[in-house]
Amino acid sequence: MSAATDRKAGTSDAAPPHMQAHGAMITVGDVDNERNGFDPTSMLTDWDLGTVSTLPDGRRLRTFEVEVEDKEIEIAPGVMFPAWTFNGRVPGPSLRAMEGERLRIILRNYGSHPHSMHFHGIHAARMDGIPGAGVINPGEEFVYEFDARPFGCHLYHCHALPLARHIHKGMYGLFVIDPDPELRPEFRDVALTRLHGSPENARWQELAMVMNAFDTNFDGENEFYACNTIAHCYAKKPIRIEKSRPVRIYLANLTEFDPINSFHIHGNFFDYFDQGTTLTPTLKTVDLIMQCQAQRGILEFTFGEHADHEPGLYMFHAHQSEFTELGWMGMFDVVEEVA
Ligand SMILES: [Cu+2]
Repeated sequence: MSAATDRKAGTSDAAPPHMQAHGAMITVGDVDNERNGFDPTSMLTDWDLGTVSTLPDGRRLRTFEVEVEDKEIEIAPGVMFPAWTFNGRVPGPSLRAMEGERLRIILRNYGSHPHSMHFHGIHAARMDGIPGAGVINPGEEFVYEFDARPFGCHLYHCHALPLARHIHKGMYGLFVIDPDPELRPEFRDVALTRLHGSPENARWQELAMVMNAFDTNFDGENEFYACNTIAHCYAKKPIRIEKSRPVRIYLANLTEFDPINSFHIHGNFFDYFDQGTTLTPTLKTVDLIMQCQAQRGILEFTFGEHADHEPGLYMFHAHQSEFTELGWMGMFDVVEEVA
């Protein structure tokens, strides 16, 4: 047997499992999702649609209830972080509504500090969630009310001071407003695909992702980075994607202390809708976008259109290598069909 054959056989036998391709540069062990009370895999799709009723004038009213709670959460195996949470989770619930609805958000503060919900959207000054307009003390309640507009991929966060502290403690979440297809006949078909609950929307594989990070030793710099809080969660448990169906990611950056974050996909390109407020892409055919804090947008791609896309694991991550190695890296598990 020649040396060449030997090496070849040896390489084949010792072929590393997929995760060792980047070495063992991920966290060791597992986070206790049950103790945390939230699971990053469920968070991808567990939209909070609130409760819907009809106002006297016939308009639709959508009501959300949100509670603030101090809570220790495990952000990497064995690493606890003293978070301030909306509804016991970080990120907070992914609120979703339709353009034109009246929205009512009831906030109750069971935490130990004053807090608020500041929505990125169109609303009155007194509904802004800043000091003097909707920041509430422990034990208090506030009701924010405004119309759902403009449609897009937005966010909310606490706007109590100091702002950096309240944001980095975990007080933020997605706030998605679906377009009303009847209001924009020229783009009706596209708008229908964005409308949660429509048959056109059901074809899409939609994912809610918030890029965040944690300063575990309170030195004003982050020790852990993630998509949806838990370092390397989607590297250990890849996100299953059906090859024949399109994917839409609602992505927001709530990283504190670092000026930007980014999203990069392997083996594919996507269309990007900055802030989600348009129905035609603001960037076409890119494989990397950057977001400053509170910037957000919609990514659309499919693995089904390209002959080279065999089923398998396709990586996605921040393209700041430091962030990648400190937790912000995951995998799409592209399959022919989800069983
Ligand atoms: Cu706060």
